[in-house]
Formats: sequence, structure tokens, C-alpha cells
Amino acid sequence: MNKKIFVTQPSLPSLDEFIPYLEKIWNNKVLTNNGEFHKKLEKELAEYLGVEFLSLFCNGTIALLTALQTLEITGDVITTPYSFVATAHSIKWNNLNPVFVDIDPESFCLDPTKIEQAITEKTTAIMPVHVYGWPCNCDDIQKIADKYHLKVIYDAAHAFNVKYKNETILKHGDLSVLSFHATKVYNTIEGGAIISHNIETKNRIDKLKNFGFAGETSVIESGINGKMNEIQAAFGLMYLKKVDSYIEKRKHIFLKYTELLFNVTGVQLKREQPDVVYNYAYFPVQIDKDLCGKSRDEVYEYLKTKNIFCRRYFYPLITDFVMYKETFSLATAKQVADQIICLPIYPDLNLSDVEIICDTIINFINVNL
Ligand code: T4K
Repeated sequence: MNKKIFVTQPSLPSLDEFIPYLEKIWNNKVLTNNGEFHKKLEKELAEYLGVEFLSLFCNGTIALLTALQTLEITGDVITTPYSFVATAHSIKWNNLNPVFVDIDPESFCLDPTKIEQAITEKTTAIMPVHVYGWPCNCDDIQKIADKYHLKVIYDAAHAFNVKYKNETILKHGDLSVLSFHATKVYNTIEGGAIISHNIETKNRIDKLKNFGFAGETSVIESGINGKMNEIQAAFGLMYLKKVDSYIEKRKHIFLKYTELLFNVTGVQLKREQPDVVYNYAYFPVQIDKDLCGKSRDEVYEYLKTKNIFCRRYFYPLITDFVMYKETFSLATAKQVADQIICLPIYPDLNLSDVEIICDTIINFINVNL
């Protein structure tokens, strides 16, 4: 590959399209604190995603922190070790204790059959992750939550506009949290949102993200500054107009990879689940050394020498970082983390580049077979 190819890259519409938004901001001189674009984006995004109550945030991590504050979670929170570290950090920053439970070998999301063994009198919530935008088994998770009176906060950072049985997966749980980081399917440069299910909860979230202010001189909560600014919101409005076409382009890339890697021994692809409308956020594959003779790390390093910069999302497991510890067996998560590699996928990636990436992998693992 002559040029460098990264795991992802944001699509940027022509700069001319952004200038009118900036001119408006320059004229209004409102840069943040629930300005015109912020209000418009909250409304348009809620409509687009098919949800009733959406609160914008400066990023997904602060949104996760605030989601836990909103529901006044205490004690232990059951979560997955197979995620970006922000999931567990948000629990720890609330002085709560993350309890890690293994993942399901098909979806790579929290395994509902393993949750009950981890529940104690200290457990108050579950924080599953729709990892890569693949839906968790929300029905089974909710049954357990109902049985033990637990709250459920979905880390839906990857799950922008993912649908299951024609409905948004953001309707599940007590709250869902999205990330709009530059590396995501939909981005506001940095950004995020909490999806809630009634106006009282949205009002509480909106206070918590604005220092706890309930009026000019009244602070009723120890809130934080989680506000999205007007330039982020304007960018988000512009991006929202394009996102359907971006997801469509991602789909073509996803299908091309699937076609080219489908039958390659030792390269295991994810099977699409029935009734799910994906956003094609990531293209993870598992490299099985026993079958292809090359380890994931060998493939990863080799691709780098060819200017193809993949990512090992999510290796190491969160429980391998010093501040966290493993209590239950995480055998499936460990195996997946050791084999996973996310191949480049983004709207502007050429299909001819996808062919080169696949050829490079196939040629490398076929050597010495
Ligand atoms: N929960 C989950 C499950 C998450 O995955 C995340 C974030 C969060 C919560 C927290 O949400 P935020 O607070 O971030 O909103 C990236 C992202 O920084 C992070 O948002 C994301 N998950 C995570 C999975 O991936 P890195 O360290 O891999 O990013 P970076 O900068 O190495 O970017 C990857 C590649 O993308 C680069 O090699 C080049 C390309 N890139 C990146 C940026 C930022 C661009 O082309 N342009 C850019 O502006 O973490």
C-alpha cells in the first residue's frame, strides 16, 4: 500500500458546507450553554434515532459518568471486560466497584447466563456494552434486572442507529449512552448523548451536566460540566445529513470483506444476527493460529509493515489493567481478546483498498502453510 490506511477515518463534507454554520455562530456570539444549534441537534437526533428523550454531552465518557449519577447507583456494577476502558473507568470514577463477567462467544457482549453468579447484596446495576454495535441480549438481561431490582445502563457507544426487530436498541434498559467521537459512525468531533425514557429523567440529566443548576442562583445537585458546545452541535447537524450515505458505504465495505475473507481458513468472521440492522461500525475478525499458522499479533505487525494500521479492539482486556481485577472466569473474553483484529472500515475507504488488505492477509497466512 503506497498510502497509510488506518482502522478508521472520519468523513468530512466539503468545508464550504460548514462555513454557513460557523458564520451563524460568529454572528450570534453564542458558543456554548444550550445555544441554537444544541437545541436543534437534540431535537433532530432524537427524531432520527427514534427516541423520545436525548441529552447531548461533550463526550461519551462524561455521559457514562453522568448516567450512573442520574440513577444514584451505589456499590457493585456488573459489566464486561471486553470494551474500551472508558466503560469501567466511568464506574470507578463514581466510586463504584466494577464486577467483570464473561462475554457471549457469538455476540461478544456480556453473557446473560453468567450474570446471576456475580450478583450479591451490593449489586445495584448492570452496565452491558453493545460491542461493535452488535446488540446485547437485552431481553435476558432485563429479566435478570427485574428479578434482582437492578438498573441497566447500556454503553451504546458503538450502537448509533442500530435496530433490532425494526426498533432502536436504545429503547432498552434505564438509560443508554452514545459516543459521537471522531472515530465513530456518527460524530460531532467529540461528543455523546444519554437516551432516557421520561421527561423527569431527562431534566435531571440536563441539570447534572450543567453543574446541577436549577435556575440562575440555585444549584440542587453536585453536577459536572458535560455540555456540548455550539461548534460540535453545528458539526453534528451537518454530519446528520450525510450519515445515511456513510452507513451505506460502510455496508459495501463490510460486504466486500465478507466476500473476500469468507472462506479463508483461520480467519473467522462475525455472523450477522437475524433481525438486526447494523451500522457497520467495525470489521473485527479472529485469527486462529492453530488453523492458519499465524498469530493475531503476527498478522497485525505484518500489516503495519504494509502501511495498514489495524487495531486490536479490545486487547488487552480491561481486567488486565492495573486498576482492575478479575473475580470470575473470563475465558471467552480472553480468547477473543487474543485473537481479535479490527480491519479498516470507513466510508471513504476504496473497495480496491479492501481487496489489497484482504490479499495481504491471505498471502501472509498462506506462506509456509
Ligand atoms: N464506551 C465504549 C465502548 C467506547 O468504545 C468508547 C470510546 C467510550 C465508551 C468513550 O466514548 P468517548 O468518551 O471517546 O466519546 C478510540 C476513541 O478515542 C474512542 O472514542 C473509542 N471508544 C475507542 C474504541 O477508539 P483510539 O485510542 O483507538 O483512537 P485513535 O486516536 O488512535 O484513533 C484510531 C484511528 O482513527 C487513528 O489511527 C487514525 C484515525 N483517526 C482518529 C482521530 C481521532 C482519524 O483519522 N481522525 C481523528 O480525528 O480510541
